[in-house]
Amino acid sequence: MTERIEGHGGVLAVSALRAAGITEMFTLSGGHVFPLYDAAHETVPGTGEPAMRIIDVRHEQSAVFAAEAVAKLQRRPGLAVLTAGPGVTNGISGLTSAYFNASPVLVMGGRAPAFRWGSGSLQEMDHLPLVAPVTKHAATVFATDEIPAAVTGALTTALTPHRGPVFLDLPLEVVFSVAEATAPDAPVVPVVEPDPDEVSKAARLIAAAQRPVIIAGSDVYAGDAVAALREAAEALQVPVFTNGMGRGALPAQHPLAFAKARRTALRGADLVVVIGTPLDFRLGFGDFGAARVVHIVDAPSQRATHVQPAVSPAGDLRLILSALADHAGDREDHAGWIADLRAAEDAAKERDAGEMAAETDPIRPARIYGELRRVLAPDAVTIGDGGDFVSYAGRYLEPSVPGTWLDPGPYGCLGTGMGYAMGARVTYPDRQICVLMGDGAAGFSLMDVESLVRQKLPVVIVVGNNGIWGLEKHPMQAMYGYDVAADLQPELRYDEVVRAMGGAGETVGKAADLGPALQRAFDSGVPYLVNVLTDPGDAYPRSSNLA
Ligand SMILES: Cc1ncc(C[n+]2csc(CCOP(=O)(O)OP(=O)(O)O)c2C)c(N)n1
Ligand SMILES: [Mg+2]
Repeated sequence: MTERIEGHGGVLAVSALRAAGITEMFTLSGGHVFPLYDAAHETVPGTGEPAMRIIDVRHEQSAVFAAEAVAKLQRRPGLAVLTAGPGVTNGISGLTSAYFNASPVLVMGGRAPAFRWGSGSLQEMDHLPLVAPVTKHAATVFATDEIPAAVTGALTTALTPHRGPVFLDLPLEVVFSVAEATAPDAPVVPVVEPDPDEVSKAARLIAAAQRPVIIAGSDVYAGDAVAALREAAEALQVPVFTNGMGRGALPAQHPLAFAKARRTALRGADLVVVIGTPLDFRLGFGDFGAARVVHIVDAPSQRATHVQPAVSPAGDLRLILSALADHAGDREDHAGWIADLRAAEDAAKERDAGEMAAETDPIRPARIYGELRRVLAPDAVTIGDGGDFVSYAGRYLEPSVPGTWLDPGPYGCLGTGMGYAMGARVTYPDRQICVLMGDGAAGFSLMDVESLVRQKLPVVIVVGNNGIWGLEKHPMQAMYGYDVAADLQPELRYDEVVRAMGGAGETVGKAADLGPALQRAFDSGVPYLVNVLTDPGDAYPRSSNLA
């Protein structure tokens, strides 16, 4: 006999959320969603624990970004609960980031009462047309007893590759009413079998290539295919570059792990194998000159339509990569190619090492990363939120453990910092969590340090304080010979802002003081901001400067 449960809409929703392994809700209060809090707050019989941990924020964007960090890091759904109207609209940049990043986030919204819709209730608006373009599924649940099935269904959609966010809103009388429903089960996620002919064609192309390269992205981590990637690369002897959550998939010391020789690799390659990431602006839109392209994606919807790869297997990445690893035929010897790339990589590393040690006044960002590398543990989670300062982070930090690097992804939304930090701290109570933040980016979410302090969620925030929107000011100067709307207050004391909210921090202006300051930050056990005054004249060297 199927088990029945009874309760108000919040109880029914939380029981479905718990069945899916969700243990926390990120939120900012609003009366429309009180029943969800009431259910989360209720003690689970026999455990003495509340049904769900409630973590609250000062701006809804942080709730959604925190839920996204949980989803990205833990490969399970993250939950944000937002009140009707402005609560939901404040969460839309977070939802959109999750959509671009294929993160399985569920946003549950409050909603004005359905029974008097059109009469002008407080915050009465239909959220669905706003969120539909940036979610895989968006719906209103109109009957209390349909809530568990709606939640489980939405989560199944979110978790099915190609993953992504989903949205449900609950009219006021629906979430406050009591009903009976079938007890929900965990979502069952279908496995998409790839076409074996396409997979073997990909394997043959790689084996026959003289100078193949792999570029592996976020879906490799999201699809739990990191081990299979390594096996495939080792079996076929292909150098591996990574982006997004793919970073760290191979430890930096692995003979096939490369980061800095990317330009040399893409110029010289005769085959580029892109796995689990789109052929977008980060990869020259999939145009690699004369090289042929194999694009391996986790769902048919992810095949590129703007370029024609030689083959594009679609399906479960673990299955596809394991099949590549099992390729039995002959293969070309790639040893010379790998050695060439290793030489380019080593030369670039040497250049970087010099920059990371440079004793300049004012401090250049490279030096900050040089010092940070000394104090970061291998499993530290590093989070980038900013412009040039974060581009440098991508260049100088080399994650060596999979799932430890959080960048905003191709949507490039500033303001992820405190939300991502919160989600990372909740995921890993004992690891180092370090946010690398531009001073401009700090303006979007720094008030959420208050949420971190109050809820005892310590993180270290390193601000690269150049007093400008650097990634905009330098290109504007280059383009027009002048700039507007690109200046910030120089040498602003962001550390004092954090101290005022109950955290700690300090300002650093000399390179020699960086190391001890970072050490103090990680030892402090409270949210701690190291405000580093950096050189406003330093611009990240890039070929295209539009962001
Ligand atoms: C929400 C949002 N607004 C604006 C932008 C455009 N943008 C990209 S980088 C950047 C400058 C960031 O400045 P800062 O955080 O100080 O880092 P810096 O480049 O100075 O190191 C801006 C404004 C964006 N990506 N996202
Ligand atoms: Mg700046």
